[in-house]
Parts: sequence; C-alpha cells; structure tokens
Amino acid sequence: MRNRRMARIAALAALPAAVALSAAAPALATDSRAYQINLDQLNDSGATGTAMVSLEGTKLTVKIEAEGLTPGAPHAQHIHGSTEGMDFHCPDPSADKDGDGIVSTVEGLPAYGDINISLTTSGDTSKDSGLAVDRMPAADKDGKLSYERTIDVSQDVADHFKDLHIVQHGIDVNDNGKYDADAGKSELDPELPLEATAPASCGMVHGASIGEVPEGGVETGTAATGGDDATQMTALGGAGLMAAVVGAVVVRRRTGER
Ligand SMILES: [Cu+2]
Repeated sequence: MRNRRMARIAALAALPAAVALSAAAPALATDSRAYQINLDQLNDSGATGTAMVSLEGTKLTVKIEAEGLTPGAPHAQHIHGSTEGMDFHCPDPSADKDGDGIVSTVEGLPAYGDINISLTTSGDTSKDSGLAVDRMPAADKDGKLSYERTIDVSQDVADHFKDLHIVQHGIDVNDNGKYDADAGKSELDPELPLEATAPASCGMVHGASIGEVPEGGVETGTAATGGDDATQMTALGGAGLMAAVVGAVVVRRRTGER
C-alpha cells in the first residue's frame, strides 16, 4: 500500500519534468528549419512560384516550382541579400531609375542586394556563377521550371537566412517566347540581352520558420502547392504555434519509438 502511494507520488513528481523536457527539446533541436517563400512577379513578367527552403545545420535544400517564365530558356536564379543586418528586400517599380519600364538587375541591386548564392544546377554556387546560364535551370516549353539542390552554406547564411531572398531572372518583354535584344543589352554582360538577366520574380522569407522538420517530413507537410496564397500566408502567420505543435509531436513520436 505504502509502496503504491510512493510510486504514485514519484510519478506525479516526474510529470512536470517530463512536460518541461518536451517543451525544451524542440528548442534544442532548432538546427533544422524550413521556410516557404512565395515568388512574386517583377517587371510584369507573369512569373510566379514557390520556393521551399530547409536548413539542416549548414545544409541548405532549395526546391523551386515556378511558372510563367520565358519558355525553353535558362533562368539565372540567386539568393540575394546580406547576412550582416542590412535591410534588403524585393524591389518595387520605383527602382526603375532610367524609366524604361524595366527594373534591370543593376537597378534592382540597391534594393535586393548582391548575389549571396547562385542557385546553379551543378558545380560552383558562389557569386562568381551568377551568370553561368549553362548551369542554370531552364523553363520547359510551357514556361514551367522545377529546381532542387542541396548546398553547403556558411554558418552566417544559416544564421541569417531570414534576411535573404530569392530572385529568378529572365523576362520576355515583347512576348515573342525567347530572349532577344529588342529591349537592349544586359548591363552585366553585353553578350546577353537585357531580357536574359532582368529579374522576373522575387520572394522574401515571411514570418517565422515552419518549425522543426521531422525526418523526411518536408515533402509530406508542404508539397500541397497550388493552394491560394492567402491560405498559405495565414498558415505561415501561425507558424509560432505550429512550430510548438510540430515540435511536441516529434518529441512524442521519438520517445514512443524508443
Ligand atoms: Cu539574382
């Protein structure tokens, strides 16, 4: 009788500790984060997309599904911005300093900052590969583009990912289905038409991260693209709460498996 009572007391005493542990565990595991970035059109490009970004320590996985891009053409894409607390953001039309109706890459730079990572399909991902169009993904004949790559990034990038944003380049001003020099040359590389390098879409990280990513769980939780933006934004707005819920579920599942 006495032993049973002691056991019950011991169990009750352990309860707050268990609760505290499950609350603290997700915070200790914040090494892995995921973000959804909505890519909005720039320069009336009609290009939109969604980027799912996850970080496991300094391993950055970027998945992009975009549409409305110049068909059959390569699209340079970069992570722009600074990890040093500068306030960079996607440019608005007022960035068009020469008034030609297009925010060129150079005109956009003061707003979105320099290239931090080049989202190439293979090889180097530094700023040096910013215009490596032969290693940039191409849109298909319908103007759709899928991209996925895992890149080792610096601790700075991992720590300040929320200050960065994704820009896809390549527009079709005269709607003839390809890049040409009608709208002028690129001020970055005179060999390239302005259409090939002008920004087509840009997206910033909004709100908090989606929370700790369960092993192999990013796809299942977030692959349902095509939902309307408002719903997705609301979901992200509640990310703090969601992070807590996801974290608790992960902890429970892990302890349950052991
Ligand atoms: Cu760029």
